Amino acid sequence: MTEAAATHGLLAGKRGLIVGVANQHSIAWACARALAGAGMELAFTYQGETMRDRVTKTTAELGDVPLFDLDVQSDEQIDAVFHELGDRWGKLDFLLHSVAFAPKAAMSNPFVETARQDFLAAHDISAYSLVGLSRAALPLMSEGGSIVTMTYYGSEKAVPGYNVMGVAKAALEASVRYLAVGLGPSGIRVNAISAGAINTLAARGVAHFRDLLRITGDRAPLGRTIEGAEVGNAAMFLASDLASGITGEVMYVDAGFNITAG
Ligand code: 0WD
Repeated sequence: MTEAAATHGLLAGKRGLIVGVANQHSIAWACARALAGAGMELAFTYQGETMRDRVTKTTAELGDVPLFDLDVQSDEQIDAVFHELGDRWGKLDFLLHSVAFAPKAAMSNPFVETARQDFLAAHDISAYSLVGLSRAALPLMSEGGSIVTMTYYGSEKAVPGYNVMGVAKAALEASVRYLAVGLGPSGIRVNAISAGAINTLAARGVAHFRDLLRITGDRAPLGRTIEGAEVGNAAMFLASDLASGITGEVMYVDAGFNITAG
């Protein structure tokens, strides 16, 4: 049986919002392809007018999908997106949060030099946004739902160059646990995928990223780095009823890198 045949219809009748597609290399796009392949109907956001064309082109293979302008630092825009989604769909089953940002200086200077405003911006965009988006999604998930975010191993170990982003990812993972507790009674599951290093736009902001990719490939039990599609498959599982007993977890999709000693 082919992979497509195996997952066909797994997510039929479900609807999901994907936040964090920048281009065809984005992890969010790999997730979207897996989710759509399993039958989920999708809507996307893009970050500002300059990104609109790129996201439109990237998502074109899925047809004429709903696209919403969203900067996650704006409460008004978050409200507007979910209001419009409510008008259009009435309900939402799935939310993918695949967004992170830290100012360049905070990713290249020694961590001790991190400026207050850069620390706050990284936490606002990369961690708080999950809380704000989950709150806005809540009324649309009246029949329950699944929320998935993307994190990285730099949350638990000091990975050279990851700096303030590692601190923000630690906050993100803790937010997953508190959201899972708060939203569990509403039948909403909240989980993170800790993805291995993948060469994307955001990854290029990490100093010495190519070295990180090489080291990851050498040290991981599977002897390689991972593909976006493998993260997509994990997102598909967490979105599906197959994961009905799983919430508040950080699931590693990293070829086993995190279990090895450096
Ligand atoms: O190795 C990697 N690439 C890993 C990425 C390993 C493990 C985790 N991750 C995480 C990232 O930290 C992030 O949370 O996966 C998530 C997605 O990252 P990505 O797919 O690697 O990167 P990218 O394709 O650049 O998508 C992230 C996007 C932004 O792209 P750019 O590069 O233009 O900043 O997040 C979006 C934006 O489209 N984004 C925002 N969206 C709305 N409002 C904002 C914002 N304020 N800031 C960034």
